[in-house]
Amino acid sequence: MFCYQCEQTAKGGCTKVGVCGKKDETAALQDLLLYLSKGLSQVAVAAREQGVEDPAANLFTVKAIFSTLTNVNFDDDRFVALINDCVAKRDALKAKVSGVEFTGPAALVPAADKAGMIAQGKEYGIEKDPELNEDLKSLKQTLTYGLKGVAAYADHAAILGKEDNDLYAKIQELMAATLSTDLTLEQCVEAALECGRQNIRAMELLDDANTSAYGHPEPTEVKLGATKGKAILVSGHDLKDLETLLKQTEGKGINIYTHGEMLPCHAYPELKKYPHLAGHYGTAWQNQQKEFAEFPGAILMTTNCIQKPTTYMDAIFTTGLVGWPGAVHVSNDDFTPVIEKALAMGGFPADTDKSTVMVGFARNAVMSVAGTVIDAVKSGDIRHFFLVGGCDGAKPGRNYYTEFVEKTPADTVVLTLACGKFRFFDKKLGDIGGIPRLLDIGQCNDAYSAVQIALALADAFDCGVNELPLSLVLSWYEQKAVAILLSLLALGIKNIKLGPSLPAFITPNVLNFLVDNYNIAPISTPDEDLKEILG
Ligand code: SF4
Ligand code: SF3
Repeated sequence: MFCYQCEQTAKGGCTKVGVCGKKDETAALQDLLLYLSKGLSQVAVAAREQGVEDPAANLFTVKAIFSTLTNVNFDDDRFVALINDCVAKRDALKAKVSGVEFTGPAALVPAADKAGMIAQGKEYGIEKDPELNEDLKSLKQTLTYGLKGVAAYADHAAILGKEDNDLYAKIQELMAATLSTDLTLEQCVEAALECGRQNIRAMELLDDANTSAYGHPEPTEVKLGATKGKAILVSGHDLKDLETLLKQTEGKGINIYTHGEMLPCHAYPELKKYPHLAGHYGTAWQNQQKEFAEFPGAILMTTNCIQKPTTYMDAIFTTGLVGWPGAVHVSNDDFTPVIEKALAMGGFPADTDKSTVMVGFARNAVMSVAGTVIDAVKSGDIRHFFLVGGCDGAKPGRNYYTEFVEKTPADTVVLTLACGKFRFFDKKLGDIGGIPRLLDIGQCNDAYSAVQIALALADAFDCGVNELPLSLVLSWYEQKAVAILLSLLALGIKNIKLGPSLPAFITPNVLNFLVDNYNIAPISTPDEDLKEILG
């Protein structure tokens, strides 16, 4: 295997087993599925040119790609099923296309069994990529990883009934483009920026999906810690799964807790109305083995990031695209096994920890006080905004973000989103004239909201986003962060500070390009970076 798609990759790439726990066999199956998804995309592009649109193949394309994102699915049997489904959809679509001779992944016949597929997958890993130029390879991998992020957002939106054929078409075009052997460096850069633009569309679609289903997030106080009684913990990013579980547990005497990226769910009117949505338990994904082991109820993983279950294997359930071999997978939205498990477990014997955090400062909430914010900037009460957000992870350098936020001066405001916020989400930073100094915009899936806030501020001050008193200090881990980064670049946003380490798939030449054109810089120390930003 060779994998370097995430931030925690082993030095030079994971080669024997992933730092995430991904096995060599699983990596081969993922490589095969990704390759075949590119073939399905080629066929979909050709079909579309002949006026044939296949909604099922379109949706499947994003599901297949999303399932190869870091920490989503580790279950080989599920990959075998996805590979077979991919080829069935590809061939059904091919039958409707005339006069095209398909080759490569559009024609590849998968092996009949898992062992054969694993052997086949080993031929389609990055290490087998015939690309001779390292910079081209770097840009194509950046594009592929960005597309994994776009696919994740598109899938989330589709789950809530929001789809866009033009978006699927672009994803498939770009997936097919990653197979091209005659792209120039300039064309690869343009394709990566196009991926960023498509990601904005995907995030917009998701924002529309979330807010039309559950209302606009509103500032909400969330209880940390536990309430006495039976319990289910919901982690991942999927709002619909949470809603379904809340409905199925009504009146059953079970309290529902959010974990990790599900924290912002408490701010949605149509989710917070359930009295048994009791609070938030735990922090970011990389702490789950300790936190889940101590949770006295059932656990439901709705999306990434899952880690190897330890003592709680019989209490953890997966749903949607997420999977771990040995963990019970719930499909068809029937959470009965999760509920029965929670009822059989002890639950919390007593109330604990009464502290709270505030969530719900998404675009609508922030823009509703835009006048106050703008006045505070004009009067000098607010000197600067920082967007400190992105993914969390296990590497030690991530303490930078805690220290950075702690050291931001009292006349500055910190906007945050995604699971990186757990490094500082419970800090009491106070307020500036009633405006909280720490504003939680939401999940990584809500990056669209952050972009809209920045654009609205730029509009109010009649300047470009780069001229605003706003600095982006981002942390990355998986491929949704790659997609968001490409979106920010596509919007022309400069001076981003990125950490804790730069992507292993970025070559020195590509990095130079990013520095020259966007002034991207790796994080240094909180003191140095604050000094540089605030002048
Ligand atoms: Fe390694 Fe990350 Fe790939 Fe897992 S996803 S194998 S940790 S690079
Ligand atoms: Fe986190 Fe996995 Fe990226 Fe959603 S939960 S931000 S890492």
